[in-house]
Amino acid sequence: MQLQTFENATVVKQTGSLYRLTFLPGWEPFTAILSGRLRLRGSKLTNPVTVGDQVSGHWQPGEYNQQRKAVITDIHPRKNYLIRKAANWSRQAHVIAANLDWAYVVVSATEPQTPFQFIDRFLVTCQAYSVPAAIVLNKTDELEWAEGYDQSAFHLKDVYTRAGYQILEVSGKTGAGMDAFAEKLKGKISLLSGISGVGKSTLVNALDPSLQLKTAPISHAHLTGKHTTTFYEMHPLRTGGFIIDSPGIKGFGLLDMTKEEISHYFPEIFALSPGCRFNGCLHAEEPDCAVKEAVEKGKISEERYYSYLRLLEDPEGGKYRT
Ligand SMILES: Nc1nc2c(ncn2[C@@H]2O[C@H](COP(=O)(O)OP(=O)(O)OP(=O)(O)O)[C@@H](O)[C@H]2O)c(=O)[nH]1
Ligand SMILES: [Mg+2]
Ligand SMILES: [Zn+2]
Repeated sequence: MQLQTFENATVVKQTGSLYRLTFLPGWEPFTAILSGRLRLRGSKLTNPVTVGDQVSGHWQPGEYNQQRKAVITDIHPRKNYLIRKAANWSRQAHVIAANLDWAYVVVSATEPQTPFQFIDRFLVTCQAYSVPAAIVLNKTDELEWAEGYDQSAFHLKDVYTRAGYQILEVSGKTGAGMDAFAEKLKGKISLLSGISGVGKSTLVNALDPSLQLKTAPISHAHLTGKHTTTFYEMHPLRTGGFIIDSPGIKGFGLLDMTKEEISHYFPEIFALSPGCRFNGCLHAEEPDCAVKEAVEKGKISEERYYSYLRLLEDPEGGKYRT
């Protein structure tokens, strides 16, 4: 029997073994499963196919919830992707998303606070896998009354501006800064990532209220999020573009990175390394190191340098508490 095939479908959601696909820029998602061959590829990966992947396959004969089911047989070569170690104890890797135009790490101006090291691990991964990245500072509406946070938000802006990253200041609650954000998302496929409770889904709802994504208040006892979003899912935005909302990430272990590579993925550190005395200087114990001098002079922030040293020691670690 001749199977009817399809090409260039984009994965917009994965829930266990079921996938949702659509033919972008159209938006009529349909259900698909993986062919046996692709499932076997998954031994080192928790998910051989990820949101954002371009896939081809064929239609399965028969009915599935009144709809024909598709079978994914091939993944098209990826423009880029983001990957992390699935968990501290696991040997598997998790492909977060593929074919991204932008990745945004969302942080809260108040609670929950994202450790600098989490942000840096995310940014290093984006550098390593060629995904342009920026920081979204959400909940800025709380700054005026939340004592003490103004200083820490200011500090965060200072650290990442010095490192050369763009910081978008927004409020999913009041809509402040959201027009500029929507403008950046237009015509692009973008990922929102970050720890639970920083407001990723709230931001997507602010961009397009018709999506009505589930959100939940953070726990007042622990000031942490409740892991409300449980799947990676792409959504079409009425203002243009597609956004991938994601579950709060608990830890961000880097994958297969040599110490020397890590130093390449801190742009402001890499830029100064030609000034070091030793070729291949790791900017740790070496004498006459241009990077350490820049840290002493305040040109490179101590936070970024500290994150860098911690990454050299333990690239795969980095588990976040909650
Ligand atoms: N004041 C204020 N609260 C916000 C803002 N954005 C989100 N929140 C609140 O923060 C809490 C968490 O928001 P969510 O959108 O569920 O957070 P999330 O990042 O999607 O969390 P997970 O799905 O668990 O990863 C909710 O109570 C939101 O109302 C904001 O800009 N200002
Ligand atoms: Mg969410
Ligand atoms: Zn050096």
